[in-house]
Order: sequence, then structure tokens, then C-alpha cells
Amino acid sequence: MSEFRCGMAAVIGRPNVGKSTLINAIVGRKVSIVTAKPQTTRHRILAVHTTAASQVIFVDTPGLHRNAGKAMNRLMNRTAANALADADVVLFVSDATRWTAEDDDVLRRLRKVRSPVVAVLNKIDRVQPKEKLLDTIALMSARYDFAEIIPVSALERDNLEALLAVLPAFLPESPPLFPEDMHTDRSREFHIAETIREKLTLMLHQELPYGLTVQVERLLEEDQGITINAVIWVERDSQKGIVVGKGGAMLKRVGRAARLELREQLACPVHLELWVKVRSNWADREEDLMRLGFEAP
Ligand SMILES: Nc1nc2c(ncn2[C@@H]2O[C@H](COP(=O)(O)OP(=O)(O)O)[C@@H](O)[C@H]2O)c(=O)[nH]1
Ligand SMILES: [Mg+2]
Repeated sequence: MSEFRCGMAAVIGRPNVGKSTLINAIVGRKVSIVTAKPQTTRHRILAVHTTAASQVIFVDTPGLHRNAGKAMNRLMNRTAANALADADVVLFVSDATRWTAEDDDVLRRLRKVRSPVVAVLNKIDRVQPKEKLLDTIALMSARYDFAEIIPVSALERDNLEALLAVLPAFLPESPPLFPEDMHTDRSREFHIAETIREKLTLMLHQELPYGLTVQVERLLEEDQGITINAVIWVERDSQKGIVVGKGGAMLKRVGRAARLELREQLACPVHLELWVKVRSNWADREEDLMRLGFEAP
């Protein structure tokens, strides 16, 4: 009889290739927020997939950023680098329809990694005609000595079972590190703050989402539902105006979208109160970032 296997799979790739979507699809729930904008994932998030024979602990990472100027970007790059160093296997995710210089950047960093690297070719639902996939796979195998190359569609949950089938072989023999009904290491407060940030990122234009963060200040659970008080931190007064919107319209839209999703996920009525506050340069102050849930260096 073979032993139980358990270990870490770091999920790496440039922004927007579908890393968070892939992890959510594998664990069957939304543990990491998803938008079409880069920099959506800021934190290291663990997602746990347990079967009778193995437990894979996926590490969702912020994409590696070229602009490491601000403290937040430096911390995000460090978080991604730490995840790489700890991994038993690395999942290098790319978009099967598009290879860019940023993909090359990420691949270059993988050359220093000792663990095996599995290439995940995502978004194959967009590849037409299907025969083109063979060329894409051939190109991938020329770029790096991947342990496996697995084409998938995270969005349509296509071929995920092939990916899950190869991973346990890369993990050490070990008992599970997490209870089998646990899907993420993140708290409910964190998940709520992230859901609000996802709606803000989806609804606000341009650069503004990068300048804000969300903090849950109070969570009150009662028989009739959950009351949440959350603060949206922005860097400047002008940004506050945009987040609040004309007559509070934007804040209302964001609040409604977040409340509907949270009600679904928490399976109870949700009362959500949002405030917008200004704290200048929070994204460039490490102590502010610690308070807002970023990993300590
Ligand atoms: N068509 C298609 N879109 C996808 C797929 N996976 C992710 N996406 C989309 O790609 C965008 C970025 O996804 P996200 O998971 O946030 O990427 P990340 O930045 O790598 O974490 C989102 O709009 C997703 O809906 C896929 O398999 N097919
Ligand atoms: Mg992400």
C-alpha cells in the first residue's frame, strides 16, 4: 500500500493568465478573487485539495511585478519568491493564446528553482482550431525542461483531473497538514475584505484600484445574519470622491454587489456598512501594509 502524500504546489505566472481562477476551480470554491486586471491578487493564499491518497496545498501568489518601486510591489515580489523557495512542485501557468515578454521574465526566475516545474497551458477554451494546441505544446517544451505540460481551461474546468492526477507524484510522503474539510488558510474577515476589493476593482476605472485597500473593522454574528463594518482606504481625497461617487452611487453599487455575493457564500443575510477613509501613501509604508494583512518580510 502506498503512503499518503502531502506538499506544496506554488502557482506562478505573469498577471492575468488565470492562476486564481485555476485554484478556485480545483478547490471548488472562491478562495481567491478574480478580475481581468493585473495586481488583483496581492497576498499569498493557500488553497487545500484533499483526496483519500494525497493533499496538495496550492499557493496562489501575486504575479511577479516588473515595477518593484513601491513597498507593496516589493512585498508582493518577495511573497512570490518565498512561495517558490518552499514548493515541492511549481505550476507555471501561461495563457495558451498569448506568450509575452513577461512570461519569459517569469520563466527566467524558474531556472534558479530546484523543484520540478509543471507547465499549465490555460485558457484552451479560446484556442481555435484545436490543432493549434499541438504547436503551442511543442513551443512550450522547447522553452524549458518541464516535468509535464498540461493544457487546461480553468474557466470551463476542462482537463483539471489530468493536472490533479500528476501532482501527488511530486510530493513527499507525509500525513495531511490541514484537516480535510479545510479549503483555505485565510480568515472570514480576509475573505470578506477581498470580496469588497474585487467589486471595487471591477467597477472602478483605470489605476484607482491599485491605490486602495479594504479592511474589515467589525463582524457581528447574530441569529438574523451578519453585520459587517468595513473601511476602504484610499491614498488621496480626490480618490475618495471617486469611490463614493455622485450622491454615494458608486459606493452603493459596490456595496450591493459585495453583499449579494457574500450572502450567497456565507448562506445568511448580510448587512454591509462601508466607509471610505484617506491614509496617504499606505501602499508605500511597510507598517501600514502589515496592519492590512500583508506578509511580514
Ligand atoms: N477564457 C478563459 N478565461 C480565463 C480562464 N481562466 C481565467 N480566465 C480569465 O482571465 C482573467 C484573469 O484571471 P485571474 O484568475 O484573476 O488571473 P491571475 O492574475 O493569474 O490570478 C479573468 O478575467 C478570468 O475570468 C480560462 O480558462 N479561459
Ligand atoms: Mg490572481
